[in-house]
Amino acid sequence: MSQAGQPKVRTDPASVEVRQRAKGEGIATIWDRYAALSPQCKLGELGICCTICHLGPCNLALPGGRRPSVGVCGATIDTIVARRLARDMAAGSAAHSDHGRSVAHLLLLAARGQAPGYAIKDERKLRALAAELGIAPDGRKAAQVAEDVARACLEQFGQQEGELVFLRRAPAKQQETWRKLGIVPRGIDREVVDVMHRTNMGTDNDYHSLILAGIRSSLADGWGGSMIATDLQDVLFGTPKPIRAQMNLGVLQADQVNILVHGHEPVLAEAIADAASDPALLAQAKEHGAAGINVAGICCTANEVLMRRGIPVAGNFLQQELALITGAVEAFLVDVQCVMPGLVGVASCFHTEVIATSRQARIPGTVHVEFSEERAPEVAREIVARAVANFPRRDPGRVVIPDHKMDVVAGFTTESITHILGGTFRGGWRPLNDGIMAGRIRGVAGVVGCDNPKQVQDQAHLDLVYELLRHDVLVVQTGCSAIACGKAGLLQPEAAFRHAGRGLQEICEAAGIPPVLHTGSCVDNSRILTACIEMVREGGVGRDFSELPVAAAAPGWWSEKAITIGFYAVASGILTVLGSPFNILGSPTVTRFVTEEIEGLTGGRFAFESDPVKAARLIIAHMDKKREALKLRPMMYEVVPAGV
Ligand code: NFS
Repeated sequence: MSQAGQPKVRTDPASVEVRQRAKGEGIATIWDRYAALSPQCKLGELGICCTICHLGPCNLALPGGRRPSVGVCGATIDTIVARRLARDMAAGSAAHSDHGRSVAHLLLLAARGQAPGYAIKDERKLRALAAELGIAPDGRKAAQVAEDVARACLEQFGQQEGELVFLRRAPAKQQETWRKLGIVPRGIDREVVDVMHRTNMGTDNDYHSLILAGIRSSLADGWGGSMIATDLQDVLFGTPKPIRAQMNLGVLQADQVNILVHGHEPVLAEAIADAASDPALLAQAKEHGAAGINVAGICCTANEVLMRRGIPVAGNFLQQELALITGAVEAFLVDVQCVMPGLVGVASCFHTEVIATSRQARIPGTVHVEFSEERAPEVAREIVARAVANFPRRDPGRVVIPDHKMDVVAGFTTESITHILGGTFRGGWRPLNDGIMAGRIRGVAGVVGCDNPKQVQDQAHLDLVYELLRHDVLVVQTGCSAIACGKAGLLQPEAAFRHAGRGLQEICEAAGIPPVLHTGSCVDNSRILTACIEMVREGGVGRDFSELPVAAAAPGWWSEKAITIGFYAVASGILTVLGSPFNILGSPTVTRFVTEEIEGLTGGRFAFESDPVKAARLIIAHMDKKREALKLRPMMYEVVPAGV
């Protein structure tokens, strides 16, 4: 039991039920595939198998082993490990940034009137962005300003020299650090290409230089591609405000046509949500015997439409196959990223149609209905009509929807937190900074990233967050980690009384917020950067991110994108604790660099800790160190006992 007598949830009961069903019916899921492949390749895990060129693959041994410790070309383990890591960073940056590019492209089309169904929903944010980009906003129509803003953002991708414009948002001290290190991104694509070039065989062989180039591409994501994605999505779809909704597989409706949207770009999901309320399609659904059309989300697309529309979330990454195994899904729509190819095999056991919609992602075994911004309402209606037509093929005898769903409050953005903390007339971060300075809040931790089949589902996220809350750490979340905590009831204001220390409880009660703030999808980690900017700007808790009592954690990460996010956080001065190491341990030099030496350069560093409670303790100790350096008051209240 927790301090307030409430039981702590430590895994997801809905998933446990569906996994039992899958086992009983012999339907293979990600856990079966993982088990079949275990033990996984040790050389790969250490990062000492080089596949970059076709002189290899070079399976190396550690010094002292019986195999050589250099590749056919002579590359050392340090080079091989650093090249792989840099490429991971570039790949993650490319994925997030391409997402940003497609939003900028949509804004351009919408501004020109070539994207029916889309409009500018947050003109205030548009005009603020225009001012920041040096575009004269006054006296011009929103569409004209939007066209210029879209163009200016698109130019950030192809820019060849200079500095990315949104880097100017960072504290001056941090910008200086980046300049000194030579890691200021010139253009987004430029830095991704730079990494792909220098990691070719026979180009950059210096681990230090390779990792710094990788970091430059990561910064191009965090302060470039992802920031553009977040800001322009807010302009187009509205800047989120706190909203109530529900999470977990129990949001599927037994008597309705269920459509799941999965992937990353809200461009598609927004159009589907509109089409699902089309009276003609609703009438068709009724004709087929369905009570309505229910749209729910999976993964980061879910976070996007959750925070803007209150659309329920069916689950996070590990639940995508499980959602199909409810037997209640008529159409499962996917666009890009984090979509398991294994979905197709699972869907074939049921009536579900998996519909791939992106021109960038062809998936054998799916129906391909290509989405196009120019025809969005039409394509969305076509897809919803397919789902409705599929309803009669459902076998009601095979529908088993777990009776688990949780109320959540989501949609906290830098803007909405400013408003909540300060009110309409005097928005500001003073109450938060005051809470930190007075010792009510120890610090702020961003707990983000994927969920992982190598761990007990959701448990690492939950145990880490419980421990932080108990120590008066305010938690901000994105991605699948936010969904893990949402399913466990932590995204509710009442959770403060169940799980938070007394100081954090007081702040949450005064502001009416949960102790765990859902701030969106993975590209919205840029919101965590802008939140840190506001803390620095408000004053009293540090002049740059490395001085703030803040930290980040990704207990279940596995994606290249998570590597990129981690590196832009570390490069921005933030301690980042990962639940498992990168595949780099074969090089003690690279490992030492990213976990120790880098702190002397950027102010941030990585720590690898698989025990979530120990990971939380690392974060707490780090915050205490920062508080001491800032000479902040001791924490106001004793830490309450851990409970069971
Ligand atoms: Ni981000 Fe991981 Fe994927 Fe989102 Fe979920 S798995 S790095 S959290 S959906 S991108």
